[in-house]
Amino acid sequence: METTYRLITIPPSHYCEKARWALDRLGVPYREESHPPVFHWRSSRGAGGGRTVPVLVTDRGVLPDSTEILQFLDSQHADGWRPYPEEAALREEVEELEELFDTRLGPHTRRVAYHHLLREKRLFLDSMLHGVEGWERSSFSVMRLPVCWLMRRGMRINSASAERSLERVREVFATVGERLADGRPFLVGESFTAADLTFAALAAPVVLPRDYGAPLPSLTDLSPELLALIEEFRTSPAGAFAQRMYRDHR
Ligand SMILES: N[C@@H](CCC(=O)N[C@@H](CS)C(=O)NCC(=O)O)C(=O)O
Repeated sequence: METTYRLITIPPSHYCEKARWALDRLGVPYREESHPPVFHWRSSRGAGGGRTVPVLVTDRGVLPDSTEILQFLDSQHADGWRPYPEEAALREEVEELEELFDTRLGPHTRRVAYHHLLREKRLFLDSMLHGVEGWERSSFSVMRLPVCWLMRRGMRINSASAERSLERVREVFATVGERLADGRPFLVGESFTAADLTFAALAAPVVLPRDYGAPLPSLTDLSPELLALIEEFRTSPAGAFAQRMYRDHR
C-alpha cells in the first residue's frame, strides 16, 4: 500500500513551493504540515531534518532539501512526468541551472521580499499563518517582533543587503532572459523540467504568480515601492516566462 508522505513547510516559502509543485505535478499523495518561521525548527528537526524546510518524510527516508526531494521523486515516481531528462547531457544542464537558481536566486528573492514584508504587520501575519493551527497560531502573533528580529539577523536583512540582493536577482533574470531570447519554450530541451520549475518557484517572491501553492499578498496590499519592483520583474522576459510556467504547468 502506498503511504502518504509528510511535507513539513513554512507555507509561503519558495523552496517549499518547489517541492510542493513537484509532488502535485506527479500526483504523489502527501500531507502538508504548515508552520510559521522559527516555530518550524521543532518540527523539521523532530522529523529528522535540519533547520530548513521543506523536509519530506517518506517510508524510504527523510529528505531535508528541495533538490534532494526532486531527485528522490524522479527516482521513485518515474511513471509520468520526470523532473530530470533521461539524456545525460541534458540532465547535467538541468542540474547546473537548478544549482544556480538554488544558490544565486532563491536567497536573494527571499531577502528582497522579506525586507518589505517584515515591515507590514498584517500582510506578514496573514502570509505566515496560512494553514497553521493550534498553539503555534496564537503564539506566533504574540511573538511576531522577536521572530522578525531573528529572521532579520538569520537572513542578514537590512536596506543595504536588500539592495545588493535586488541586483543579484536582476542579474539572474537577465541571464534567463538571454537564454530564452532565441524563442525556446523551456530552459533545457523540449519539455518542462526541474530547471523551469525551480526558476519559476524561486522567482515567485518577486513575481507573485497566480496559482502559487500558498496564498501570497495581493497586489492591492503592497507598498508602492514593492509594487513597482513586482511590475519590473513581471514584465521582464524571465518574469513572463515564470508566469507562463505557472499558468501552463502548475
Ligand atoms: N537548500 C535548501 C534551502 C531551504 C531554505 O532555505 N528554506 C528556508 C525557507 S525559504 C528555511 O527553512 N529557513 C529557515 C531557517 O534557516 O531557519 C532547500 O533547497 O531546501
